Amino acid sequence: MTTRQRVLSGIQPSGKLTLGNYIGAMKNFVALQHEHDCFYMIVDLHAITVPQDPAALREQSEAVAALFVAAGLDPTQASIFMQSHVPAHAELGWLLTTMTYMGELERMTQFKDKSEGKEAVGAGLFVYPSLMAADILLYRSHLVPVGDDQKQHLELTRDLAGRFNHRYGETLVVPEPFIPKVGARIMSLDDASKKMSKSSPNAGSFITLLDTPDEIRKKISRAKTDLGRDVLFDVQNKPEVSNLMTIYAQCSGQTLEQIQATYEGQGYGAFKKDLAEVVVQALEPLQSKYKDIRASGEIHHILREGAERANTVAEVTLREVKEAMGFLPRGGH
Ligand code: AQP
Repeated sequence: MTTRQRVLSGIQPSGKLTLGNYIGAMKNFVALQHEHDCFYMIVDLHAITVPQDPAALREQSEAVAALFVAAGLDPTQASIFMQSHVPAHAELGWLLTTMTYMGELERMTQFKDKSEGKEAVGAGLFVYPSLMAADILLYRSHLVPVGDDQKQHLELTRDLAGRFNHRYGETLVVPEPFIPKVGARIMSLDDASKKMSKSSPNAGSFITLLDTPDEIRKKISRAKTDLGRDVLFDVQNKPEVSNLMTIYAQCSGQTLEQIQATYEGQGYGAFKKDLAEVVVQALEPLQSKYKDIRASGEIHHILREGAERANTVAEVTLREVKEAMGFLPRGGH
């Protein structure tokens, strides 16, 4: 029997969710929900660290919440909520920002990637990791299911929890990352040196969970492949094909060895054609459930209930953190 632990994770409504978000994070959200006490949020406060169109932000937020449910999250098991519906996130975010060193934030690769070449970079993008630490620490989470790209942010969260406990006494739980063994970093279809990202300007570089079968077929047929024609898993020498094989494995449940054996001597053409059908079939049930959930309007009720449960837990931690730091309690003597 596994011990019941607290689990927290989130996804930004900064675009349409991709296969990378699904394979790297959401699959584990679903896998953990029955054995643990899970909180999954749509991190809208993080999304605005880069400019967002208000109408698009509203639509994407609702879409991500509906995709959580369509992917298999059960709102009676896991609390699903909007980050901005729990004010404690912003407040603890500020408290932790005051304890985060500039040097720590300057080392973050996500900040470097997202600010590169931009003239005006918002301060929110810089302090994003302190807010993410607050998200996790508010729930005294033990496990954080994330893709590989979030490892560095999670390390900082662990450091901040340790720093807080050292300065103010044992208050926060130091969390552990929960990263999939295969598929922790799905790469772009046009460049296997970059991760697949929902906010990429090139829509051909990612597959969204709501792409139509024809869009999926077109994107996979145009996906970059390596020199040669053998379908071999070799990340060093065949990064593009290895990435496509990982997607195949994750969408079909087959092992990389099985896939390699199936396509021996067949070349990339047959492999890519089948891969497109594997992805289409894997997404079909999710897409049909998504349509039903959006049409039912039940998402607002799910988010309200989720936020109530989240607020109850988050407010206790915030109160204890503030007391430990020396803030005068409201109405205190
Ligand atoms: N390519 C990926 N492979 C595996 N996991 C991934 N994740 C993101 N991309 C991949 C995981 O998905 C979760 C949600 O990520 P996020 O929305 O908080 O932000 P992100 O990591 O920056 O994801 P994107 O898609 O690249 O968003 P944008 O383009 O807005 O920055 C995380 O657990 C992440 O690891």
